[in-house]
Amino acid sequence: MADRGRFITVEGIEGAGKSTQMEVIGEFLGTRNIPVVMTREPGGTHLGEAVRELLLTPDNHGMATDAELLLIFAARAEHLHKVIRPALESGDWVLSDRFTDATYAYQGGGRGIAQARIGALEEWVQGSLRPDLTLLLDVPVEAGMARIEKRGRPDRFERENREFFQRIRDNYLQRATAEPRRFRRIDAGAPLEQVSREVLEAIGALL
Ligand code: Z5A
Repeated sequence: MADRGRFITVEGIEGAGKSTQMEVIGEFLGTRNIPVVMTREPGGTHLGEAVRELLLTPDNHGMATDAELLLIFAARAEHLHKVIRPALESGDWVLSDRFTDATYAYQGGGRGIAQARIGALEEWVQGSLRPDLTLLLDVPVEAGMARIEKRGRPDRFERENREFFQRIRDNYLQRATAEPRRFRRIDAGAPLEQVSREVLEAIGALL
């Protein structure tokens, strides 16, 4: 049986550079001939992408916070079942743009849902599975917002105020401090080349 693949997640507030660095990591692993499944949350499956649409559309303004939380974990259960666990078990690496740390940060820090309630769902849906490495692309809220403001119609999360995103950033930083072995915090306000270099250093350490 193949060794289990590595599970890497990329986290951060809006505009931190997650999508940009996902591509950088994907290319790097490609040059090392490491099979990698690139995915995202919410999403990654047919059902998950449908849930993503429900979560992001501004039409669902005022969604109950518990509905938001449960939809995210429903999509995650499908993602784990159809994509993440099979890939890891076959020896492929999995690189996910966001995972459960985003739930602690957005639904916990941002919306105010108790961390213990999120923890109970995490245990239920994931069992003992946790990422091997989580890259936290950390950028001040204003800088992240400035990077994305040129885009078109903001989604349901992007319509939230600055304080919401500050609570999310604070929550991510607390989690990174609490779990230094799993997290690598990267100064994502730095020039792109520097961010990419630090990201690839962290990935290289897994090889
Ligand atoms: N959500 C949740 O609430 N709970 C959960 O559990 C999960 C998710 C899993 C969708 O996420 C939403 O789901 C999200 C949280 C919620 N909220 N929102 N909105 P998403 O990941 O799809 O969306 P996002 O966070 O909005 O991603 P983003 O805005 O696309 O940001 P990004 O991927 O981090 O950034 P980017 O696209 O790579 O870069 C943005 C721009 O900055 C771009 O023009 C780059 O060229 C530029 N950039 C990148 N790096 C640099 C540097 N270093 N310097 C200068 N410019 C840079």
